[in-house]
Amino acid sequence: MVDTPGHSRPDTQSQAASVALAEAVLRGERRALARAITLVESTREDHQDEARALLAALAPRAGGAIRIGLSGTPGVGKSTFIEALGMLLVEAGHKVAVLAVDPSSARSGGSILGDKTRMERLSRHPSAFIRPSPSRSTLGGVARRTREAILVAEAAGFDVVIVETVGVGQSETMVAGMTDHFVLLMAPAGGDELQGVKRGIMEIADLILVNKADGELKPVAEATRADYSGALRLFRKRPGDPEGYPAALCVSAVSGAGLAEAWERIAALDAARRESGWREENRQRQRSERLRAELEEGFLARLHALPAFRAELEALEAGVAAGEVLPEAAAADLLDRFGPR
Ligand SMILES: Nc1nc2c(ncn2[C@@H]2O[C@H](COP(=O)(O)OP(=O)(O)O)[C@@H](O)[C@H]2O)c(=O)[nH]1
Ligand SMILES: [Mg+2]
Repeated sequence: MVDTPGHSRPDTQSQAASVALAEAVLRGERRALARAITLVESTREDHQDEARALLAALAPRAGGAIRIGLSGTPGVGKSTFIEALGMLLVEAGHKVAVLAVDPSSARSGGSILGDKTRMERLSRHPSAFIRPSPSRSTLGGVARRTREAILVAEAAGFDVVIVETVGVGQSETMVAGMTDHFVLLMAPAGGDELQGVKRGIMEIADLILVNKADGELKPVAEATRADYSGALRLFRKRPGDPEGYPAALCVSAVSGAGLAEAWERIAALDAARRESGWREENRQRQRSERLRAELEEGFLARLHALPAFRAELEALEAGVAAGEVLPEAAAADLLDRFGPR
C-alpha cells in the first residue's frame, strides 16, 4: 500500500498489536476472539486501520465454516432453537459461533439479555461463542461488521457460523448475502396467515422449519409444514442442490424433535453445494457485491463529510421540497460540482 498524505496509516505499535491479536485469535483464544470482533465493530477511525490489519492477517485462515442464515419473527423460537441445535452440534464436536443481526432495534442490548438466558447452556459451553448485534449502525455498517465477524470466528476455528436475524426490513436479504444457506423458522399457523408470508423471503429460503411442533400445536404444525412444502414448489428450484426444491420440516426447539434431521438436511445441502462448486461461486459473488456496496457507501459517506456539500444539499433540498427545482436536476447539479469525474 502506498502512503498518501492526509490518510494516516496505522503506526508500527498498533500494527504489532494487530499481529499479536491475530495470533491469539488463530490459537483459538476466546478473549482474543471477543476483542477482535469488538475491534472490527468499532467505528473509530484509528480502530478501523487496526481492524483492517487484523482482518488481512486472518482472512487467509477464514472461510472454513458452514455459514447459516437463520431468520424468523420475534417469538417464533430462534433463541430456543439455536440453544438446542447449538448444543446438539457442540456435543457432536463442532465449534459453533452465533452472530445476531438486528438493525431495526435500538434496544438490541435489552433483547440479547433475554436471548442469553434462552441460550444459557450454549453461551457457557467452551465450543460456542455468542455475539449480539452491533448496535447504532446503518444496515450497510451492520453488514460489513457481521461479514467481518464471520471471518474472525472462522479464523478462530469455528466450523459452524449461524447468523441470526429478526425478520424485519432488508435484514434477511442482507443475511442471505453473507451466508451459504438460509433457514427460515416459522410458527404453526392457519392457511390465511400463510397467504401473508412475504414472497421475497420464501424465495431466499433453503429450508423452512415449522417450530413448536409439540403438544397441542403438533397437528397445526404438520398442516403448516404441508402448506409451506407445497408453496415452496411454486417458487424456484434451489440453486446448487440436486434434490430440487427447498424442504419444509417440523421441529420442536423445546423437545428437540426434528433437530437432528434439520441438521442433516443442512449438512447434505452444504455437501452438495460444495461438490457442485456452487458454494464457492456464491461466495465469490457475495464478495464482489460487498466490494460494490462498500464503494457506494464509502463515496456517499465522504460526500456527506464535506461541509460544503451538506450546505449545498440542504439549500437545494428546500427548493426541491417546495417544488421549485426538480429532484433530478438538483442531483445532477450536485454531482457535477462534487462528484468524481
Ligand atoms: N411449545 C414450544 N414453545 C417454544 C418452542 N421454541 C420456543 N418456544 C417458546 O416461544 C417463546 C419465544 O422463544 P424465543 O426463543 O425467545 O423466540 P425468538 O424471539 O425467536 O428468539 C418462548 O416462550 C419459548 O419458550 C418450541 O419448540 N415449542
Ligand atoms: Mg431471540
